Amino acid sequence: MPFAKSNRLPVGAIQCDNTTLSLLKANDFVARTIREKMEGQGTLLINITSSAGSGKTTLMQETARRLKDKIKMAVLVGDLETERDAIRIREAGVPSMQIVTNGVCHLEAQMILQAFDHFDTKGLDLLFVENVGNLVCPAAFDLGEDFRVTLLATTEGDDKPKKYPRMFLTSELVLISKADLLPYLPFSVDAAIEDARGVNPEIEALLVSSTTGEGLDAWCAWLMERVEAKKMAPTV
Ligand SMILES: Nc1nc2c(ncn2[C@@H]2O[C@H](COP(=O)(O)OP(=O)(O)OP(=O)(O)O)[C@@H](O)[C@H]2O)c(=O)[nH]1
Ligand SMILES: [Mg+2]
Repeated sequence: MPFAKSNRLPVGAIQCDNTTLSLLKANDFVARTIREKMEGQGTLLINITSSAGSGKTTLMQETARRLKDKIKMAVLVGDLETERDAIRIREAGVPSMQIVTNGVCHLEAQMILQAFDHFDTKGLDLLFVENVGNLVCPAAFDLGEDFRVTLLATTEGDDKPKKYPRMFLTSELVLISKADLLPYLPFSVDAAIEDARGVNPEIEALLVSSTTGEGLDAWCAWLMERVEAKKMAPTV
């Protein structure tokens, strides 16, 4: 399509994106750098998102216990304050570093890149980033991940996907977490999945409980399939 006359540039000139005008665009540039780095070393990067308290860290601990002897994995974890989650994950036997955002309600790609200065990712098969707990702001920031996985706990209600659509639209997998509490709650798994697919028809869904272990074999198989695929993918 021909350029509008108002946009026409002198020969030899290029139009540069002014990243200061768009934080998200700047974030996307950094995310691309992270994606290239992970591709170069064959590390699968998974961004774990959810509301506060849906069970992200507990899932990281249970995943670590199941996979740490099979693959090299690590977790970066973001929170507004405290190192509590990283300590819990390290106790499960895998390297973990806390990114303290000092009040920022989401992780940004530049925070991940800064963390790489202090956290060795070389040789990792799988790197998780546990995002700050909320379904709103983290949805907008690409962290260079291969897959975004969102937990929706049975305690939150089955009507959340359409109320927080961007998170479900940008996720490849929804984990319905705290499945062990289903007998006590008015939560329909079918309704939750239907709501999520109303936003994103492609989204996959698994039912899990970190307390009973239900669904965790399927979750680990989902991960391992993608870890293997990432290793086979051509490097940049
Ligand atoms: N019943 C039940 N409780 C769970 C399950 N998974 C986690 N919990 C509990 O839910 C609470 C929150 O779990 P976390 O793993 O800290 O949740 P989180 O999403 O990491 O929380 P933030 O990082 O603060 O957003 C804890 O009391 C966990 O013990 C589960 O599968 N079933
Ligand atoms: Mg946590």
